[in-house]
Amino acid sequence: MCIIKTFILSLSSGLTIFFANTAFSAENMGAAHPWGLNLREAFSPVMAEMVSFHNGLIWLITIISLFVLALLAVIVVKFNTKANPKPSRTTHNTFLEIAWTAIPVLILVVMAVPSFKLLYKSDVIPEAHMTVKAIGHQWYWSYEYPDHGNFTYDAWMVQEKEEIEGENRPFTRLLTTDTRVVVPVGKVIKVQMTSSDVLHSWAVPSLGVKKDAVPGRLNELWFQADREGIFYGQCSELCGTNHGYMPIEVHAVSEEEFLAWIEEAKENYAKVGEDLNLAKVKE
Ligand SMILES: [Cu+2]
Repeated sequence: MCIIKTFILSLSSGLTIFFANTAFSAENMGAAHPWGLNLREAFSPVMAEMVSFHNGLIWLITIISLFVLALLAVIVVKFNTKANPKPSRTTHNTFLEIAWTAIPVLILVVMAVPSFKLLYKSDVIPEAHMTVKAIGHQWYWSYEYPDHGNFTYDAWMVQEKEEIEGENRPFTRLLTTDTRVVVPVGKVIKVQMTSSDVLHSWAVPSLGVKKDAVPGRLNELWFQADREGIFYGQCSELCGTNHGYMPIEVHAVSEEEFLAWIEEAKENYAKVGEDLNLAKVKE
């Protein structure tokens, strides 16, 4: 079993490295890859904890399943009509009944403690370095950077590789967007999300974040990218025909690169609330 898993994992990572762009190797891409198994690779402390909690639960589930399977096997072999023609009429056994009530309760309590700890960790936002606002639209995201000049821009899915030609980033089908969300690596980023029309959901699996964007409400989450790289996400709330075509592309870069991008973005993008006067732009 273990050999098969190792074989498939090495095959899949081999394929990813083969197909990946040279500048962005598989190690710094928060994307699903061909033949990939298990959860997306963790890029944030919360996701890393989610992965280890998940792995722990897998062991627990496996042990419980094997135990139940063993009990069933014993019953099938030992108590079938042939082996046991005269069944016992015993009912009730106080010790057994207490045990099979108390043990599952204890198992649930053991599972609940780390689960709640993790839930609070992802829910309570530590002091944030900066805020990004994501607004869901049918069918694209728009972003605002209130702490860095309050500029805003839209992010649409890129359909063809040629559209991002010349840019130093890979084209990932259905996941690449024309503009990116750029954040500094290692810093706590608060993301607020809302929607201009229907329910959407801002989700980036490798950062361990997912929260609904609700019209008229402001939800928020946080993440801290622990490595530089690209993390992809998708709208995760059925929001209409093009629900599957409003991806999210987050880049975690060094502080210098981030500040350079901010300067560029301030030049290129409009300010929130500013009336875009085309005649003025032409001048
Ligand atoms: Cu959506």
